[in-house]
Amino acid sequence: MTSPDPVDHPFEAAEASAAAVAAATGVDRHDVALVLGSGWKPAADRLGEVVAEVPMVDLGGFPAAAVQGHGSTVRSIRSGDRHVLAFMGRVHLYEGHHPNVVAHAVRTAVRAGCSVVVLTNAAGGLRPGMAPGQPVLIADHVNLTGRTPLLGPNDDRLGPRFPDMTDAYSARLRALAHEVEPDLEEAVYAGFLGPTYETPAEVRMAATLGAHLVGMSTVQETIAAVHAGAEVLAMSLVTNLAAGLGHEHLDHHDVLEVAARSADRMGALIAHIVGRI
Ligand code: 8IG
Repeated sequence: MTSPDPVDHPFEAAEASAAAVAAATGVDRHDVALVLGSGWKPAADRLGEVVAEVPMVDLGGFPAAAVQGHGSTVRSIRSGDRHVLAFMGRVHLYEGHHPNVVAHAVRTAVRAGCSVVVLTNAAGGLRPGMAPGQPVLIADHVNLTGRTPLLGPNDDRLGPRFPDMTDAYSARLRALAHEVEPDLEEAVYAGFLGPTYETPAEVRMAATLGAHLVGMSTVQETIAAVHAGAEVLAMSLVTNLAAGLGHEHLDHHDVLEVAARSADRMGALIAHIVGRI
């Protein structure tokens, strides 16, 4: 059976994938979506009982694993009385994917019942005092990708033509996170297309624009989630100081190593927040 293409038919594709999630997991409705970025995957092991784990490619609309390594899965996790739909990886614009493909996981989760979307990523830190290994709450973003999953005729079944982004990163959910970790810093995330890290001049530009974090993901997913009426909580793990601010050149291996050291704490943090949503 061929599934609808999320590029041309994002609503139908999300509906079909949500039905596939229910069929494959045996869970009719999920409550909270979780997208795990670099360094955050071990966090999923801290959430509760894994009810089912399914390769994303089997759900339709998700690209075959080219850059994702071994092919990402989605887990249905029972966390207290909540059903969490955890995507154990994401795709990025810089891989060549259309914004609707990048947004497909979030749209699927919302069609599967999720009213809260938790997005995680690894990012470069710009604000003085930020250190590798530090988790940061995203309070707002600057979309510097030049892309959006809302381009083209609006499908009212997905959401409104002109979504309000004033509370894109839910103040309610950020307050909840602060109940658990009062010292969690809030920051503005600048989403770049990548895949290069920024030049020093681009880092200065981002800081001038009011950003404290730089990354290559999340903004397309946030836009799709807000469009769909879901609340968003997003967190970055600072894995490096942005180019020109630190002393070393950037290396993806270092990034993963720093992330691994922070994973336990982050898993516990997410579990606490899911428990209070
Ligand atoms: I990890 O310094 C990670 N991801 N754009 N810049 C951008 N993305 C990143 C960075 C960074 N570090």
